[in-house]
Amino acid sequence: MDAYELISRNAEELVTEAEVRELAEDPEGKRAYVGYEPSGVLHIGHMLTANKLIDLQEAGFEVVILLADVHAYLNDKGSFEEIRETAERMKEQFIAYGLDEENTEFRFGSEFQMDDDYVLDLHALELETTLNRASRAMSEIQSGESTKVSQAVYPLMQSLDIEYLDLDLAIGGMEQRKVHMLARDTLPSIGYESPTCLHTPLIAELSSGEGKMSSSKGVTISMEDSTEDIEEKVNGAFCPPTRDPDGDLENPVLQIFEYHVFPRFENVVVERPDKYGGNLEYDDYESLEDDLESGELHPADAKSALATYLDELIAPGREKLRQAE
Ligand code: NAL
Repeated sequence: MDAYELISRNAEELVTEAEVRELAEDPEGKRAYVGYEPSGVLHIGHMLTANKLIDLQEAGFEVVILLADVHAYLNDKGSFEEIRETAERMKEQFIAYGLDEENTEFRFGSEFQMDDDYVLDLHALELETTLNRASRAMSEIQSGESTKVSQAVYPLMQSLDIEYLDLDLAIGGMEQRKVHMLARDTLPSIGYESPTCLHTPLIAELSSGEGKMSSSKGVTISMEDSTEDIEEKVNGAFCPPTRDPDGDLENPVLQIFEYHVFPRFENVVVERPDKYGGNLEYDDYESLEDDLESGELHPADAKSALATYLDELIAPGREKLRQAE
């Protein structure tokens, strides 16, 4: 796989493809970042962007993870002290999950977000941005019903961070795209460059396949889950073997195979007793999807294999959480 393929695989959107292709020509030493509101426990959404960071490290990028403590505070996620504490735990879980420790820089937002230059630049961005635009950018990020002033400042700080952390590529789930578009449009008006962005897909809610999986509602998978929890959740997952009338395959089990399992394992073995045809082995996602659609692979067997692989991915982070208790 060449650098561009590795960088762009499983991405939902590149902004823009031409810019990403240019970065891929010489990825050595380029800096990519992702930011997270610290939550203490890694869940499957964090793991999805983390998979992309692992791809980028393999391609030669340096990776910066911003533990966005001030952002979490602005988004009403608790006291500043609590947030700082959970950020420390999160750091360890990222490394346990498989990021290369030597090549991952962890930063706290509060390290630089109170500096004079930063605050003045922030006010300059405030002057360039309507309240309406700022609150639209937050529609898929904000907690609570109405946008507080703090939440309108949030996307402007996220934009500015891209500049202050000296980054070449911004990574985020699709829920971050409106913030990134705001950054692309407004940073040039205060003299900075438009950032290049890569967005990862969102996974459907596990039990219904409807809406997007999130840590705040519905069934999700986190590093706190025991092997039994994972088996139970995956067994109860929505897993239709055929496409809906629009031709879409809204199937969280398949999505997790595609975005979590195949990027991390060379090949996937679905164990089956001989009387049901014996084991199946796949070296790419598409052949697994085809077999589920044709009926060769039964959803129950797919789920049982998925639970085993997910458990393997989560086990090292779960161990870190236990040690921290
Ligand atoms: C991500 C978040 C907050 C600030 C950032 C600054 C720079 C780069 C990425 C950042 C958190 C993200 C979330 N908005 O919803 O978790």
